Amino acid sequence: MRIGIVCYPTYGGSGVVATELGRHLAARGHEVHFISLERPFRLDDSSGRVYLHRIGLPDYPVLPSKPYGMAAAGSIADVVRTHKLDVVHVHYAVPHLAAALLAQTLLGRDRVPLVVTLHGTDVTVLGHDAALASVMRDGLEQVDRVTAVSRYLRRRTRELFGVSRAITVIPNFVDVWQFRPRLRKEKDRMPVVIHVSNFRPVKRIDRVIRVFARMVSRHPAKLLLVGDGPERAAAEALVERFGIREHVHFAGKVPNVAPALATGDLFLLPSAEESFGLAAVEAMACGLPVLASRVGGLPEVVVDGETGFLFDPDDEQGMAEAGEKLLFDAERRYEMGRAARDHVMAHFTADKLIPRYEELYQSLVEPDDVAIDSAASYPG
Ligand code: GMT
Repeated sequence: MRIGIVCYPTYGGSGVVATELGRHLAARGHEVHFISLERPFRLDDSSGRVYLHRIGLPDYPVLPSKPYGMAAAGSIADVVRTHKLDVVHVHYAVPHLAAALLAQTLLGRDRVPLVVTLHGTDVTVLGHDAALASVMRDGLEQVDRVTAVSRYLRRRTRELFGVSRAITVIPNFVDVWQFRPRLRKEKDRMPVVIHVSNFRPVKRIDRVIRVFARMVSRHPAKLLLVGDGPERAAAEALVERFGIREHVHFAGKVPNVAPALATGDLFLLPSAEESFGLAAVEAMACGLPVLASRVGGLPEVVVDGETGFLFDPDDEQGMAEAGEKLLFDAERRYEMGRAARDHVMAHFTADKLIPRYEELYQSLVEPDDVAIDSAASYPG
């Protein structure tokens, strides 16, 4: 198939999932056309079947902001026509849902099936803003297929917009060859606690630091913070305030987080909201137990007491105590890490989940050939 993928290129889960999906689809023989502002940051392709079409953004002083949605619509329509795409798959609904629907109008009889994947904040934060809600509600009814990355997000979408149509849950996935535990010298090694995110307020970096500060007061450890974003300066100030500067390393944005994760022993994700938690799955694939908030889709990812522990978001003490115990008990940490890796292998591999998207596209391109099991389940 010739598949168009529309996504943000930046450091964020939706862009990562879209990029990995496109890369794997190309490796499986499809022709994949990315339509994005820039080259998606994790995109590397060895198949020769991946194409990048940049969305050009006009800038004019009269405009309050650059017309991204309209430019994206134009690019989608152009690429569909020029490259005779079979299907367009947009990731993150704001504003890609509206842009894709406008592209369909522009294409008229040349329109192609349209798939929308909801990732989280496009629904839970932006989507129900009064200015956008009606576009979300009516737009989601008009596209050919809607997918969500967790059952939680499907439920929230229905609650917020009163959408009754089928929404297929396809959880996020990782490349388990890239994200894997590595052999390392354990003797006399100080344990490393890791957090990876885009440092937005929803990730609660302040909690990561407070939880770690409690842990390190009881057991020697290092904290590795990977990523960057609006909360970085506040996070650095908090580290200074707790006097734990020599224990904390800010790695900033790194092109490949897998090697960093593989140096770690424990992963913290105390987010205020998380529709899935791709970062947790990447850590689990590397054999790290995850301590996370019991919010959103995280209970569908982390098996409480088996692959990590879940806490009420405000329960910093509980999280710190569980973290301390795991720092003291290398054997338990190792067991949980192994269970985490096994869980990912059983439920969140690219090999298991890419075919779900392929079937979905196929059902639209050749509708009679495939019956989609929209009730297909996964654990949680
Ligand atoms: O979480 C972010 O800040 C990034 C955001 C995105 O759209 O890039 O992530 C959302 O999509 C990811 C991929 O599906 C999910 O793993 C994240 O849980 C989700 N973030 C939130 O719901 C806050």
